[in-house]
Amino acid sequence: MITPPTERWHILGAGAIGSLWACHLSLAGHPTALILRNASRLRSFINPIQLREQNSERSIKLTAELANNSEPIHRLLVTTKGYDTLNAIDSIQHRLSSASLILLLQNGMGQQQQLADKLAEPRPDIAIYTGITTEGAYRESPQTLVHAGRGESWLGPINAAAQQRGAAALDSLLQLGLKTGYDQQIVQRLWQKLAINAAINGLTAIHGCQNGRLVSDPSYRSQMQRLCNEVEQLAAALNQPLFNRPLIEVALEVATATAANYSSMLQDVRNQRPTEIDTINGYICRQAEQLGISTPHNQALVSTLASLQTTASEN
Ligand code: KPL
Repeated sequence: MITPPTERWHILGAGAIGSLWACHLSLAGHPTALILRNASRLRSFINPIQLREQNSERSIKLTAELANNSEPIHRLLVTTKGYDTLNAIDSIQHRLSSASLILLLQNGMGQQQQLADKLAEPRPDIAIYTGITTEGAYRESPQTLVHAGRGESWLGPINAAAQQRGAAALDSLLQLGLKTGYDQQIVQRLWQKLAINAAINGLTAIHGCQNGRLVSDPSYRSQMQRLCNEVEQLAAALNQPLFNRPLIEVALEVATATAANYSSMLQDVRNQRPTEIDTINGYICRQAEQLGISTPHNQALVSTLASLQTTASEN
């Protein structure tokens, strides 16, 4: 039997999604290290992590290291919040070389292009990929990771170096057993996820409700409809296809399927963490402004979220 080659991965962003991929890479025999920016967090990786999935519970020893280490990074998966991408890359930039590839697996848009622009001049040879995931995972305790919902992930290239290296460079991820595909047209998938998150996340965060309430409450539903109209108007102006049916239908379907979920943005608000509003509805507003399209409902949502966060940080 031929043993497949092992590939070393580094992961920036040790939240639930980063840890989930770290566990699966380790289980597949790929040496994997989570990169931490803070020495005090290293201690929480001394003990193995319990990965609880549908029919199994496994104990996995994850390796963690500090960003300021000097070991070269060849394959980097970034699962930080979108707004933290450039800072996160700055912390390890000294470890990148022309052999490196970077894969961003995050919510929101804007950060992918910002990273491509930032590296275009000094490092055009670094392959940059991006992707979306609907895997559902959360930490039940510091030592227990629950893979609550089996979703799917899509990965694809965002610069010329990644187009050239293609799917083969991501083979180790594509063959992990998590449902993962490669799509050259990844931007359309990013837009689809952005549009769904723009319709659901901010509203649930300001109303403090589960996703299902957006479907059952007529007033929340019309707010969602108005957000969807603006997103669709922008997408049409950009010639960016979304779905082959109205966005509101898809968003209502997702909110129904995840009715009992507290969206990631509501969780951020409740835990007094910065939210992703700026890379979701904020991105929609900035793009629209450049085209002279007005997006008052998305704008109002961004402002309400901003004031919620200011209040939280003052308390
Ligand atoms: O992606 C999500 C999120 O919470 O970030 C949805 C689809 C809204 C599920 O909660």
